[in-house]
Amino acid sequence: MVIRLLMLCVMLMCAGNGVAKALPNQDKPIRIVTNNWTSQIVLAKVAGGLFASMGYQVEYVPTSTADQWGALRHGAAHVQVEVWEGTMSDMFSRMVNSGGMVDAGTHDAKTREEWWYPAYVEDVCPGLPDWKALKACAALFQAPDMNDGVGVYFAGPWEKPDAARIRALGLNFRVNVLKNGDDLWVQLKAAAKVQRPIVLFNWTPNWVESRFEGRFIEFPDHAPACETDPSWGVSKEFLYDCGNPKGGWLKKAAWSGMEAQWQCAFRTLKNMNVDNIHIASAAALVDVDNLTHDQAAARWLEENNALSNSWIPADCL
Ligand code: TMO
Repeated sequence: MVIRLLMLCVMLMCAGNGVAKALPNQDKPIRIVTNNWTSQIVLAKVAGGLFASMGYQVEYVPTSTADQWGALRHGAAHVQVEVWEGTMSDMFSRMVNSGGMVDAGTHDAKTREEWWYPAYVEDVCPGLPDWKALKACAALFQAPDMNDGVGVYFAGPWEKPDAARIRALGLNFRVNVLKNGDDLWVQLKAAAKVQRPIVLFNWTPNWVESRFEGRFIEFPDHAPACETDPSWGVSKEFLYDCGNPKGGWLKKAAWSGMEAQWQCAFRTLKNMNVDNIHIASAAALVDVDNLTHDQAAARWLEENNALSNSWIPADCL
């Protein structure tokens, strides 16, 4: 009996807490959104590992950032651990304001999502990282099989106003939207190998900064009016003549019914708090060290055992 309990405990990843206490609705699975970039998937599984250690059932719901809002609103999914300001603030506020979803708190991590280039590009495009340098250098970024002088910007599969920004700032660029986020790194590695100029979507914290020197393009600083008032900024005619927020927030979101249904899990989610190093290391375990997402989450929980257990309220143990 003792051995069976111990084995159960190992399976549930009990982190030295003994046998998990019985909590309400432990038999109803908590459904955690997984998106399509590494740190989010690993941290989703970190949260899932913690919930499992508390005795909850956990399921993962692979969902695009566009589709996750409906899922969270209707309770088809219950938890999202990485909501990034730069790509998701509009929908996040809309969902919270309409009552379909709750703000489950802000991580310490400060984020930025922006056009980015590897450092060698500065040798051939002086004036970077200022965005105006891109006006003179557009042709350097043209597709290898084209000769049209139009620069290519590689974007990931996340909603961004890149076409609007290109228009508002009068850049001679077009957007190549890649289907998978990981394709960004395929493009980056191929270009870097032959030192071909490239400008692509990237973000911080991410694993890229641990392997590539590079910088974000400095567009005019973001301001809310840039997205609502055409007369704001360098273009008097168009919106989005600015960059994405710098020092952006990173939040957690929950289905509005979560607190009533799984109070201890909800409070654990609210306490969950990671910084830039935590996020970058979660991504690097997969994208640099080649662990699977599950292995990375287990390793991350091991390496951050005291921190992650501190998120579980004492009366839930
Ligand atoms: C949401 N993301 C971190 C991919 O920009």
